[in-house]
Amino acid sequence: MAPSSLRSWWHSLRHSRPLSGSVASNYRLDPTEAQRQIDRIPRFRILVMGRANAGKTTILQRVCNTTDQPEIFDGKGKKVDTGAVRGSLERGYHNIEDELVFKSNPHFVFHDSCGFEAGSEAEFDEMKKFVTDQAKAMKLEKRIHAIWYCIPLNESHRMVMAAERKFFNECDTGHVPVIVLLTKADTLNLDAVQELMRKGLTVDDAMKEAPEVEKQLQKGCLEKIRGWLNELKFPPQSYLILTGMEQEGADCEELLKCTANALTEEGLQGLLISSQQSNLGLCMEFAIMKTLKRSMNKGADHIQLDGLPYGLGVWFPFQPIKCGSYSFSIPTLSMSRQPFLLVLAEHAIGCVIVLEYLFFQLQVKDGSNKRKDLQQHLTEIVRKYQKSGVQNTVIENIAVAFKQHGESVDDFCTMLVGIAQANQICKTYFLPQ
Ligand SMILES: Nc1nc2c(ncn2[C@@H]2O[C@H](COP(=O)(O)OP(=O)(O)OP(=O)(O)O)[C@@H](O)[C@H]2O)c(=O)[nH]1
Ligand SMILES: [Mg+2]
Repeated sequence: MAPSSLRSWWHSLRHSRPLSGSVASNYRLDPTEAQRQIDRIPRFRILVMGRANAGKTTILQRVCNTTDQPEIFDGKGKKVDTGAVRGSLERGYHNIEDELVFKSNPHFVFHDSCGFEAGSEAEFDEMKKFVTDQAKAMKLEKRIHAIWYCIPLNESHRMVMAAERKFFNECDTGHVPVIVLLTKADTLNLDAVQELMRKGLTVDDAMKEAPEVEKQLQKGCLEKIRGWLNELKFPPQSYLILTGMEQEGADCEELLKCTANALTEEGLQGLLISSQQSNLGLCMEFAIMKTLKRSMNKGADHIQLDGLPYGLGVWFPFQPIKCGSYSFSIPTLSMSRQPFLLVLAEHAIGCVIVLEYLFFQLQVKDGSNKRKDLQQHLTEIVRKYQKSGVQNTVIENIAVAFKQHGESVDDFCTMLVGIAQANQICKTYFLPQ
């Protein structure tokens, strides 16, 4: 169960009416205002657990698109001087109550349960108290929303240890989902090569065949760990294999998707998806699979094209929109007049493509941006969408999808995700100047 305050926040976002034109046109993305907006938005809070060297910090860096170390704040929000603790920070020794925040994305707050495998009863109790308290925190801002428990696969002889058993036997995290991340799965490649060579293959052949065997080994580890942990009193919600996360460009899509799907409240899913900025395709996907699908399921009598862009927009990382202090309008982007599913699809996919491109436009730091407000950017992008030929392609694609899957909203929406992602303006038109 998500907190009622979050629900009402989300509710107010969905149902707030667009502001009057004069207020809208006064809005400027100046840094002080942007910071004020950020301060008002709930941040997505994740506890990352696991033994030393499991790859915890690396995952957080990938999610926040950075190679920097996080800034550290104590439980009361006071910045900890990392100069003094740098050596210990890099080795991962800091307090579980400390908040780790990356400059590149301050919408995530992380906690790191370090020294957990040491196995001391006092440390375990401290961690357990933190998890239980934070999971139930009255203040929404302090509440943990998800837990990532890392188990590295490069230590296959000690995949599940006493610490993991104790945690999943004794820690009731309530409604907070725990996702087991099987990290460093790529290291099983060497095991695969060795296994093939033992069977008589040359090194070259073994390396060629290795990826297939590696996948089997990963699957085997997953099944074994799942078998062990699912027997325990408080088993994890889901499992995910992570591979090659040490590479800077590593993709976090599956991690974010899996975490979003483990959350039971749509408000929290929205908070996660709109907090991350590493994968705008995910924002498009959730906007379509949640907001658009719901509109479609309501039926032709409840069709409301005006409110739709706003409902779709809350899945994107626009801070003023997220905290409900700013609204915007997008003209109807559908060309059909009926049936209603087609009208909705054409308008919504147009909006989603326009919103995705808006995010990139807002990142462009040139002099002209300072003079434009959000609505002006939107109006220009809508014009580009209509004139560049992207809209025509989208409408043609949707017609084909509707012919094939128009009778099933689920299948139709899945096709629409593919159409929106394939027609991103950055890909199909041009990159921002
Ligand atoms: N091969 C491989 N190496 C990884 C992966 N993820 C992280 N590493 C490496 O593992 C080492 C430890 O990663 P960290 O992210 O610092 O691990 P940690 O859990 O934060 O460690 P502590 O803070 O000491 O508890 C680093 O050298 C990473 O580059 C992965 O997916 N594959
Ligand atoms: Mg670390």
